Amino acid sequence: QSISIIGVPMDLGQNRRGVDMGPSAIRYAGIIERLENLKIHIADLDDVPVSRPDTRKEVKDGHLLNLQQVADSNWKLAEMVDQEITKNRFPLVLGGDHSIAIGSLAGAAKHNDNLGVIWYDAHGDLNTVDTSPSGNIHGMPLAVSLGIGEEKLTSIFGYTPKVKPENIVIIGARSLDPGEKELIRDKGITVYSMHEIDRLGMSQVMNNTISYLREQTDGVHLSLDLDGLDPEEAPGVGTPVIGGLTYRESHLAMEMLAEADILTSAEFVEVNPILDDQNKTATMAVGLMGSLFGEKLK
Ligand code: DIR
Ligand code: MN
Ligand code: MN
Ligand code: MN
Repeated sequence: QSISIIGVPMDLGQNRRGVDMGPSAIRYAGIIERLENLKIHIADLDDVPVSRPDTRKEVKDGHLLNLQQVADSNWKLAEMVDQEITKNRFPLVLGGDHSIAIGSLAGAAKHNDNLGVIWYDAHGDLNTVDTSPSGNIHGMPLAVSLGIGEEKLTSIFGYTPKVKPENIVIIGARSLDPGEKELIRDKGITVYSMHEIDRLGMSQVMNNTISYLREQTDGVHLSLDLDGLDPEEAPGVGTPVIGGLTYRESHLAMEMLAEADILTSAEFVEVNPILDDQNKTATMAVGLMGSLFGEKLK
C-alpha cells in the first residue's frame, strides 16, 4: 500500500483563524512516522496553495465568503487527488476547513460511477447558498458534491454531480440546520445521528454502513471532521458541539473500516491548533489515522 499525503491549509470556508495550520499540526503530531511504522510507503506531497490569511481581503460574493479562492484551491486539490489515484496511490488529505471536501470528492469521484461517502461529522454540511445561516462554504461541501448550490462550486473539475444521495452515510450528526434536514428527507440520505449511535452502538452502525456501502458502491471516501468527536476529546475545532462521538467509538469505527478494506481515499479536517489544548486534536487525528490504516492488524 502507498499513501500520498496532501495538506490543504484552508481557512477560507469559515471565519475563525488558525484552521489553516491544521496540516502543520498533524504533521507535527507525527503522522508520517506513525504510518511508516505500519510499513506503508508514504509520500508527503506538501500543501496545495491557498492564499495567505494575513495578506488577503475578506470578500463576500453575494452570500458566500471567499467564493473564488475556495473554488481555485479546490480545483487544484481535485487535480492532485485525481493524479494520485491514477498512480494507484491512496490520497490522504489533511485540512484545513471542510470546504476542501469539494476538491477531494471531485478528484476521487472521477474514478468511480458510484463513489460512496462516509461523512463523520457533528454537522451535515448540506447547506446551499439559500439555506446557509452563515455564508460559510465549510457548511456546504456535501450539498455541492450532490450538485446542489453555487455553480462555481458544483462545476469544479468540469463535471457534476460527484456523488449520489443513496451512496452517502452521515455518522455523528447532532447539529443540522432546517434546510439540511429538508434536503436529507427529500434525498433520502442515510444519517446515523447521535440518537442512532446511542441506540444501536457504534459497532452496529459501522456494520450497517460497511455492508450497505460494500453492496452499493465501487469505492468509498471517508471525510472525517474532527468536530464529530466530543469537544472534551477534540477541543481544537472551530464549531464544537457538545454530546459527540468518543475516542473509543471513533477508534472502533476506524478499526472496522481497516478490517473491511473498503476505503479508496480519506480526509481529516477542521483541526485548529490555535483553539486546541497542547495539540491534542491533531494527536487524536494521528491516532485515528493509525487505526484507519491497520495498526490493530499489523
Ligand atoms: C453550520 C456549521 N451548519 C453552517 N457547519 C459546520 O455554517 O452551515 N460544519 N461547522 O462542519
Ligand atoms: Mn499556513
Ligand atoms: Mn464538516
Ligand atoms: Mn462539523
